[in-house]
Amino acid sequence: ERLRKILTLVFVREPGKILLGLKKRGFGCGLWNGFGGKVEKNETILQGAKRELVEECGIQADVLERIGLINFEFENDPVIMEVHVFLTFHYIGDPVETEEMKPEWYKDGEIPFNQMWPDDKYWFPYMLQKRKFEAYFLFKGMDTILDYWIKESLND
Ligand code: 6U4
Ligand code: NA
Ligand code: NA
Repeated sequence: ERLRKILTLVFVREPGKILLGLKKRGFGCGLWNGFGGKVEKNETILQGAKRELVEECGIQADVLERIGLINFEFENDPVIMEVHVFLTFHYIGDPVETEEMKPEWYKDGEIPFNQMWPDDKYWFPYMLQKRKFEAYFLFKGMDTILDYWIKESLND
């Protein structure tokens, strides 16, 4: 039996722009990413996504659109990280810096992939174009992708 950790990852969009946060602590520290984290016991995945967005950058989203599902495995580690990726164009508030994240808007064509998780360059194009996707990445450590696949479409 594999251990499954359920996580969320939320991207706030404006036409031609995306809000990223520089992670200031913990897993992925020093990398730009969307906002999210572990889903807690007494909440749904969607509730977890909305909670993390508020906690990490002060933005409240009324509608989140499910856009992707990514499974991560690490060599010699039984844990599977299941990351649920969401988008929102409809939100309340301006992004604020928190203890966890420093937010910044990036143009779609100027995303800092060299300061991001190495898998992001593969699946961001789907997310940016609002094409639903499913993906799998096998990592060796934090920097090396040993194997991966991506397919367009996402089951319910
Ligand atoms: P704590 O500090 O325990 O509350 P929590 O906020 O629950 O942490 P965190 O920040 O560790 O969880 O969650 C990790 C975040 O990083 C999630 O949004 C998923 C995301 N993530 C993890 N691996 C990733 C990867 N390879 N590529 C990517 N995002 C990844 O783009
Ligand atoms: Na987090
Ligand atoms: Na958390």
